[in-house]
Order: sequence, then structure tokens, then C-alpha cells
Amino acid sequence: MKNYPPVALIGAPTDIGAGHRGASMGPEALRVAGIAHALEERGLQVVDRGNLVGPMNPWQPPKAGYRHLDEVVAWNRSVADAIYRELGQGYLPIMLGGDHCLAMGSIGAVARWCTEQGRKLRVLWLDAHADFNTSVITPSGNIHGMPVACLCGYGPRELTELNGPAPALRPDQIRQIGIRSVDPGEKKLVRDVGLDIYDMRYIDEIGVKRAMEEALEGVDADTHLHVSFDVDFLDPSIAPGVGTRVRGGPNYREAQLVMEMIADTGRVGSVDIVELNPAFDKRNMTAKLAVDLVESLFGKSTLMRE
Ligand code: B3U
Ligand code: MN
Ligand code: MN
Repeated sequence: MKNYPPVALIGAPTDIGAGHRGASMGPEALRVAGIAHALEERGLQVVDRGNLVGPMNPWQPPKAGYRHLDEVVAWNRSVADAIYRELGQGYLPIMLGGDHCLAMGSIGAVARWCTEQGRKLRVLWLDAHADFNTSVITPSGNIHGMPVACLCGYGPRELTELNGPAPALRPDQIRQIGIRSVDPGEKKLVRDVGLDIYDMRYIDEIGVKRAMEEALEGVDADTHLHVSFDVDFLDPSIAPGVGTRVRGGPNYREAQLVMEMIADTGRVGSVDIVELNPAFDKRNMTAKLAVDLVESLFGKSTLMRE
């Protein structure tokens, strides 16, 4: 097995950027599903740092195209500081969300750290959604639909400059996988910026294996891989515990293969697990599945390739 650095689990219990309440219960559901123990079984050293704190969800309508912008900024500052600190101390941070708006903080911190270290960064964005909305084109004002746009410099300065000068990421550092729900204005924008999207249509046509080979092309010993795992990436028949269920996602074996092929690179350096919503789940089955897949992300199913 590859020698991974020690893992730090960081809970960010908020649904501040989402359209449904409940993702705030995600960190605890992942703990109850045994995430720390599962990683320890993989031979990893694990510390659970507990939960970050931040503002309550005021549950207000959008203002100027954003819902809860101030609170989203506060949570992301806290996430960015925590992730940057862990990386600096040699840990592999796993952020337990929380909704996907928190990836601005986590990935922003990872990007800053990679730049300082002179390392290449590749972000694998596993999601049903492109999360590339702006205040002008968003159908909802929910900021969990905007983090990729903000990371690429499209968004309010409070968010695009969270970790220093914008943009935190260039579109060519991102590969999106599993996408099947993109809003009309968002479609135009992702095309204009040239985002590399492996949508479900493409995966149906060429299969997970080839799609992942393409998404991982160019990853080398010098690459830091960040996996941003939105649980709604999975087909809702196996993962009902999310706020926005979009049918037609990867099934169990396809999702495992995605994780296994990422694991084979041995380059995973940071992870987000987001959008798990226990209020919609059945007996914590989605949390257990997320843990199962994270085990594969760290090489559980690898028999022949050690
Ligand atoms: N694209 C829609 C819906 C959405 C995005 N991310 C999630 N849902 N989880 C929006 O509101 O931006
Ligand atoms: Mn998402
Ligand atoms: Mn999503």
C-alpha cells in the first residue's frame, strides 16, 4: 500500500449554501458510519479534529443573487484556515461537509499551498452538478451552486479572493465527472471557460474506465490530487441522502471504479465529502456508502496492483 501522510478529519457542519436544510448533520453521520475506523483499517493514521464553528443558517431569501453571502464567507474562512494549517503540518485533510459551498475554502487553501510548494494541482470534481453559477445566472441564489465559478474567479471578491489573489484555480486544473444537471446560463459559461466535463452522456458512451484515464491523464509524481466528492454524484437509488437528487448517476460498481482508479495514482492529497444530508437518508445508508467509497479512494479494493 502507498504510504499516505496522516489523515486529519475536519467537520464543517453547515447547510449555509444549500437549498435544503440538513447537510449540517453530514459530519456526524460520516462519523457514525465509521469513517475514522475505516481509514485506520486501511493502515492510515487518523486524527479527528472535531467540528469547526460558524454562523447559524438564518434561512433568508437571496439578496442581489446570493443567499447568505456573509455567512458563506465566514464558514469558508474558517475552512480555508483549517485546511491550510493541516497541509502545513503534513496532514492529508478530509473535510466532512457540509454543503459544497465549503469547497471554495478547502480548495482555495489547497491551491495556495500547492503554489507555495511548487506542486501541480489537479481537482477532480465528482458531482451531478457543474456548480458554475454566478449571481446573475443562478436559478436559486444558493451558493453551493457556485463554488467552481468562484474558484475560477467568477464571483464576489469576498469569495474569489478568500486565499489571496483570484483566481485560485485555472479551468485546466479541474476535471468534472458525473455531471448531469447544468442550468442554461451555466451551460454557456462552462463552455466559454472551456471546463473539462466528463458528463454522464460521455461516460455512457465511452465507459468509466476510459473517462477516468482521460481525467487522470498527466497526473504525475509531482501532482497533488484534490477529490471534491459531492455525494449527489451517485445515483439516488443507491444514495438517497442528499438534498438534490438527480437520477442517472453512476451505480455502485461504476462509482467504485472511479475511486479505485483515483487510488491507483497514489496522489490523493486532500478530499471533501459534501452534500450528505441525513434528513433525506435511510438508516444512514448514504453515509455508509460514502465511507465505503472513501475506503476505495485509499486503495481498499486494490488486489493486484500493490
Ligand atoms: N444548479 C442548481 C442546483 C444545484 C447546484 N448544486 C446543487 N444543486 N447541489 C443551483 O441552484 O445552482
Ligand atoms: Mn456540488
Ligand atoms: Mn451536486
